[in-house]
Amino acid sequence: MTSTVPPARTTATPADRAAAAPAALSTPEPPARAFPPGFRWGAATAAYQIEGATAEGGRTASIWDTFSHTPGRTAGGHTGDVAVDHYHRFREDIRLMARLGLTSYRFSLSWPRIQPTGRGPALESGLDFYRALADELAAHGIRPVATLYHWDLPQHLEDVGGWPARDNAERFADYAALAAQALGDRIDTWVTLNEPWCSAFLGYGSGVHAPGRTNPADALRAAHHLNLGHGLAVGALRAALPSAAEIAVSLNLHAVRPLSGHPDDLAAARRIDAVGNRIFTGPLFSGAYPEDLLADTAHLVDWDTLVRDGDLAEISRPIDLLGLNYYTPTVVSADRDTENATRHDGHGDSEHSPWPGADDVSFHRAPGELTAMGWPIDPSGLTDLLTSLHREHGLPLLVTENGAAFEDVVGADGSIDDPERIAYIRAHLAAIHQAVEAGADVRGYYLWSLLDNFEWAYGYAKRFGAVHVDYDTLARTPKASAHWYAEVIRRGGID
Ligand code: IFM
Repeated sequence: MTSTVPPARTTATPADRAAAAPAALSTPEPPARAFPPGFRWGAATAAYQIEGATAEGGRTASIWDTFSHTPGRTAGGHTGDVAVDHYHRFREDIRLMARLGLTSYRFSLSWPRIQPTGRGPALESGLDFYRALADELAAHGIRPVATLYHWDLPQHLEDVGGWPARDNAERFADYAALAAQALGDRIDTWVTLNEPWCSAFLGYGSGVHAPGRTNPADALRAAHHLNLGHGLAVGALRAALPSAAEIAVSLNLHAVRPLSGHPDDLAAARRIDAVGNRIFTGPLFSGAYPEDLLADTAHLVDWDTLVRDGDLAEISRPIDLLGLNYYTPTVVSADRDTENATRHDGHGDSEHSPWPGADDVSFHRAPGELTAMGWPIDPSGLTDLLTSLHREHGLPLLVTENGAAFEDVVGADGSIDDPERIAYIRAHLAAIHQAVEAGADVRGYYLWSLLDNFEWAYGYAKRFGAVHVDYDTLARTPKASAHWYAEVIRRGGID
């Protein structure tokens, strides 16, 4: 199989240097809220959301190819077939990153591009794409962060059971080893899983994400096997990577708030916290599933059979960094307030709940303006999560995703003025700064997202990018928020 990746260029061109130069020439005013030295200023993306080229270089279908090609699964029937064509345009995209002054870029590796059937040897053409990407980042002084799994399971593995099947965890560890052996000389920060809550509970519980299955017991099995896959992958990565490499996982922990101090609402919040957060942080950091989670879900799965001897020791292997993805808080009550309560929890509409053991809990709109996703804007949840993670687990933190979709309008001159996005990012950076002041060791911020892209079940209808993409021409135009973020990076903080 020959690679379709153009040959790597190892040095920046004069044009690239000229584009990046103005930032280096003037001495910026120190910001009122400066971030710690060495803070990683980044942006994040995911393979299926941006790459396109789904049938090139030997790649086979992932569960998201199958799902998005199934009528009725995504808005407008949109798919990631072309996405924003990053596979062919990555050099242009990296030049954009350099112009913004990003010091780090978080992307994901496409499992079916590297190991098409989810078993056996790696495909060199797939690895070549990521080698070229990492080399181009290095040529621009941008530190890569690679996520191994951002939801694109090879369809071959789903066909034999997917994440509810234990073998999937072993397959994931094998893939992690292949990726680390091939790319470990170029990439020093590795994230095992992105948002395993979504993979398990939206993929196998509510079915709004691929593979679209709706079985609460399978969702819980998937959660355990994602945890196990993470732990086995940490072992495989440690064995293959240089000792200085850093390993992380990115969790979309929920900032859960009870609607009132009523004991029933407190109990509802506890249950959502169990199946939204502690189902991951418990085994990862304490080597045990929380007792209350086991009790809440005992009618759905036999945990004694599911969790085998040795699993918890694997899952709790030490990691170097914890990645937190945060967008909005989660306000809940017991199901006693029928007037204002809703089963809609911001994770897509489905008659099937993504909350096994807590499917009678009601969700409420938190105070605050809404983004185009309908998600209330409340940065205090980010401060709360960072400070409590610091207090409870003590390890260095990265905000591996944060950002917002808005109804962007392209002006007559082609510019995109997005003051709401600027306000959102500024408020969340302030929330992070507050956590840092309180002692949390936060080492970086990755804006979601670099580019407008395929927003899963919402297709291309929701734009999260700092850089606008015209979906007809695929032209990229930095929005006002991108210019503003570049200035924040240049100054190392906000006012
Ligand atoms: O686009 C997603 C991303 O893939 C995972 N975290 C949330 C983002 C916005 O919905």
